[in-house]
Amino acid sequence: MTVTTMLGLAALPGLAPESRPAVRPGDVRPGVLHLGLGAFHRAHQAVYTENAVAASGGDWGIVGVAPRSREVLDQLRAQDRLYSVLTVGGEGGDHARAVGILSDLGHVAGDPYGVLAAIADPGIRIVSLTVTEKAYRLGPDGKLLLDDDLRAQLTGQAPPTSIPALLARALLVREAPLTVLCCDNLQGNGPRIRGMVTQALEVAGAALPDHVEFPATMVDRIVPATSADHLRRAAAALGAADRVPVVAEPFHQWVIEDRFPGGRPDWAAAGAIMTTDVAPWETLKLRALNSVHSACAYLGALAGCEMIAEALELPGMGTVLRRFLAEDIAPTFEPPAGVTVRDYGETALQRFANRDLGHRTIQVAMDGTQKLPHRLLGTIADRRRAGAVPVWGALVLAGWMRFARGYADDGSALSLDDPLAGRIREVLAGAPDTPDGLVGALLGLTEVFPPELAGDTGLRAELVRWSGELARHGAAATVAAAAQ
Ligand code: CS2
Repeated sequence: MTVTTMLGLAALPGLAPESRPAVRPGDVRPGVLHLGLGAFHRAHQAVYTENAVAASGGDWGIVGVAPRSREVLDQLRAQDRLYSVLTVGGEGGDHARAVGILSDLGHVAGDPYGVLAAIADPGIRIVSLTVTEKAYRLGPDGKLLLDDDLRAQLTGQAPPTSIPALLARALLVREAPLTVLCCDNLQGNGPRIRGMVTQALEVAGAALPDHVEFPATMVDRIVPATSADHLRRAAAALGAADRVPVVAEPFHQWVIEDRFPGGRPDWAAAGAIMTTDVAPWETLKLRALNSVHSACAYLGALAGCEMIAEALELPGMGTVLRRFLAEDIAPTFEPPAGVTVRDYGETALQRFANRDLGHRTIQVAMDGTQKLPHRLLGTIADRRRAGAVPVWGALVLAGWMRFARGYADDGSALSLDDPLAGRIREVLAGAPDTPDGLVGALLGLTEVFPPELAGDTGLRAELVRWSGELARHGAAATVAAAAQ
């Protein structure tokens, strides 16, 4: 079937009732400004917010701001700011629903001062962010990575195109209460962003005002990059062609620390968990889901698996991941009441096995230097402090190290998409291409490994052991043998 109708306001009456948006673009006045208009936001917070407004009302339309690329903005404008979410792998098959909560659009690269003014506008009461770990410009110690460019942005000598500069400079002029809601996978995301903004404001010559809050939050939904196949399936399920659909699994979860001085949408009505303590949820998700995802990504990519679901099917992979969860991860924290790491981990594995998602190993593998400190290194450090050798955590880290060399086990190239790719290539070029050389060189990246781990000889020996196995036998055989 070829779908010829394009998604837009005019197409809405023709959509099946369950595919129509719960609110129409422009019907709701803006109250949230979201930085990072990628697929994840559009499939997660935007849907929760639309459902909350549909259930309980409120001026909580979202101003969607893209940091760099303007392509998605042009496409959304051509569709009256409508897009659809295609849910795949659920019981009823593909399901598509249009979303109309975007009340306006903005572009940091094209109009940084316009975005600054919008953040300072008292009508906006929440600034939320999904800009990925690296955009916060924080080192492993939580210190702002200040270079000349960022200093110039913070002191007003250059346009505010970075996240620290946009937030800090808007707060210099803003008087109304504001909540900054970081929805990225960072351990302690609320306090961490608070620290970042405080440091950025100091450089700008000001102190953090007391009418701004930084609640912590845990966001969860697997949202892979949209493929050509997804585009076709979205059009078929929606009954209209969408240039920018997002694809997602049926599962979604949002846990939010309830501190919003300027008010908030009724997200609880949309299924979010509002709480006073997000930390146990955040640790659970980063350690028992994201690190396991990274395990599939690095070991899978080395073994030649294009997709996460394929990596999960490697002989022995399920056993290795379950032992990683039970022996290394579970002993390091107390999960939220009523949840066990074992059950949570099993659900995560089932979610990763969703083949319809077409989630590529290379997508999860990107930005390892930014992701691993939050999802894996805490587990490893906690186990070392307890006097244990985190055997499986070390295998995952060794998998990343081998992946960072840039080759799969069959010799084909693996692209290293990481803000520290240049540094990685530099340290590897200066080291012998041996397990010991690889581990020593990468542990020396002070931007990633705290001294406690970099200087840990027991950990290093375990990493060298696994790197040797991976070099000699490849990831598939290493995983299969380890599962015995
Ligand atoms: C993934 C996450 O790409 C990655 O690093 O582990 O994006 C993961 O899909 C989400 O956090 C799930 O909520």
